[in-house]
Amino acid sequence: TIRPFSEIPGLWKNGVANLYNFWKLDGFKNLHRIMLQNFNTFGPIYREKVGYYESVNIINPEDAAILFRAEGHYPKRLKVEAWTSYRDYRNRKYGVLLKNGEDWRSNRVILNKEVISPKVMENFVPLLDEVGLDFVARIHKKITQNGQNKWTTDLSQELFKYALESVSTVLYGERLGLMLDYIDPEAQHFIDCITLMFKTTSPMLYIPPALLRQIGAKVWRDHVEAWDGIFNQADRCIQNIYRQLRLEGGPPKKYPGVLASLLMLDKLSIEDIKASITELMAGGVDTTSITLLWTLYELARYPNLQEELRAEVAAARAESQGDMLEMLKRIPLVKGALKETLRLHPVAVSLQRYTAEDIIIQNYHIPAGTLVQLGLYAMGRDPKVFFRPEQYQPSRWLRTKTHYFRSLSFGLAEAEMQIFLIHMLENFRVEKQRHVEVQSTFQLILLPEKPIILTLKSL
Ligand code: 2DC
Repeated sequence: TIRPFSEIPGLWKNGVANLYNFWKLDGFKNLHRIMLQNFNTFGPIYREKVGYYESVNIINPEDAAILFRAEGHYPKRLKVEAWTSYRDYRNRKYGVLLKNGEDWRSNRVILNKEVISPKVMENFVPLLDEVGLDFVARIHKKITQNGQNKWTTDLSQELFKYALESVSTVLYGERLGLMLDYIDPEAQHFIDCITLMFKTTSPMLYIPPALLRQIGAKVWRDHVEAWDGIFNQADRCIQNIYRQLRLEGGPPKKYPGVLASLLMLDKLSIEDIKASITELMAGGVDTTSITLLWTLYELARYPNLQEELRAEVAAARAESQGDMLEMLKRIPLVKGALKETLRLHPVAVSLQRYTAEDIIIQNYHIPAGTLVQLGLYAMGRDPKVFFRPEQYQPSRWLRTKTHYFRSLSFGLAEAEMQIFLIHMLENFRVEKQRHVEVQSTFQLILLPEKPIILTLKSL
């Protein structure tokens, strides 16, 4: 017998009381831990309501499969109201991240060709390789300046710059110059705005931004300021390319970047292009850099594994005579390492869909239109899903065929991260202080709760 929706366990009857408890547990920072605990208390499915945010949460891969099968022609994702409110407030268009329905689909199809097709990946790789080389050159310089053949530091700022430089070179076909000592203060401001934008989003998941705007709340004002900074920088980059394109005329000699390709293709309106390019640029900084930081942290914890990866990279380099595109086909363990990082330290705590039709999960009836979340963080640490989940073991991915979720920028992000690791492994040994363990904190995306201090030694 199928049990009704109302019998799903969990705390969903009093959103306001739950919000109060959530706040007492410092839930804004601990969302991932609270989810994990809820699965322990309630089992593989629970229902919850915090503030005005209501969802059903699941943890099993088989249940996720049911959910994604029921998503229909236009997957309906959670609308982050803080983000749409800002766009509405400033009269800006939604990009693919925020669009829905047919508008989303048509934009996405065109962007797919320019952002994730294998053909364009070939264009991206040499650009990303160049940034990777500049990054290691910069670290070598820091080590030399230091005079001790090593450099101990919190790499996050360097990684933010690496990620922004990488995404910009691909989007604009031009370098921003962030691997230099003096960097454009506007670019630094952009980086700071992204962090602030994420941080100010999370409370607005639970308290409607329209309300916060009405009462002139600080978090709303900070959020607007953050997005303003993001859009201003993106607008400047876009204007710059647009002007160049009009001056030059004629087809470019080399690959001109995603933006110029989209403009020349002339299938999307300029406003639509701007909106999606801005989202790609803003979405491509913290996400990849934090994943890389966690990967270096894990490699520092497992020195033998680090050597294994280094050997794989050396062999790949030899076999492909340095051709980066070929190399990327010969580094399964490096790819496994990135998957392990995302399993233990996912950027997104959960993945969510509104159901397009009625479905049955764990023998409960779930009506169409329900927000269902797959708890990625909890799933990655579940011993029923992953054998010895606490162990960082890239080789566990060698056997399994995973076809995981394809977000628009993921192909780019993957190549960027793989190329980074190749260069780092070829140049440095990464070490960490013993006995220092770092946990995650939730600021819309999951971030290290305290600085990760690593030591880089020249090989
Ligand atoms: C956060 O409960 C936890 O890819 C919430 O590059 C549910 C939720 C909704 C939307 C998710 C968000 C979580 C995590 C960060 C995500 C976001 C959608 C897109 C965004 C997953 C899981 C991210 C990081 C984008 C950001 C793009 C940028 C322009 C803002």
